[in-house]
Amino acid sequence: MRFPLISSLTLSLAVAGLPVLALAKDDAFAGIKEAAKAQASNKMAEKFNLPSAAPAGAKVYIISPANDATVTSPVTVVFGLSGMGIAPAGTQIEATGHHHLLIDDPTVDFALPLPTSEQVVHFGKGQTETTLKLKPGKHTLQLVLGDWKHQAFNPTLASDKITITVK
Ligand SMILES: [Cu+2]
Repeated sequence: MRFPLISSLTLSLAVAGLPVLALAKDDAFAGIKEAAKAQASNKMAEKFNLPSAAPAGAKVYIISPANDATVTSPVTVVFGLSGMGIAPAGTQIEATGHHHLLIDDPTVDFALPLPTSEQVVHFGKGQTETTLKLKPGKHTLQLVLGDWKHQAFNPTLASDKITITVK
């Protein structure tokens, strides 16, 4: 009497299991399709320098030093961001980016990935502050948020440009 019981149990499990297996397979294909789509659109974005959309209300600002502050070098600069998150460079997560500090007003084309220079510093590890060695005198500082491919958002998310005096 045991045999029929087991076989009917096995049968009912198999029947119950079928839709689950089918669903898992569909999910796997959907996942692969989604990943392929995302990869293709990332490549297009990179190739044509397509800016990422900035979430409404997002703001980038310099927490310190204050505008017109007189400071001593090295100067600690603290970055502020609201309405978005920070992600390391190369990591594409919607509504995230990484900071770039523009020192002494370099000329930058925001339609292209931000260059790297002494005056355009990337914080691709997701840093939210830095320490700068600056010569005595007046300097300007401005933050620009870049997306995963170091490109400014649309619209551009940049802080007010502050002026500091290094003693
Ligand atoms: Cu960058």
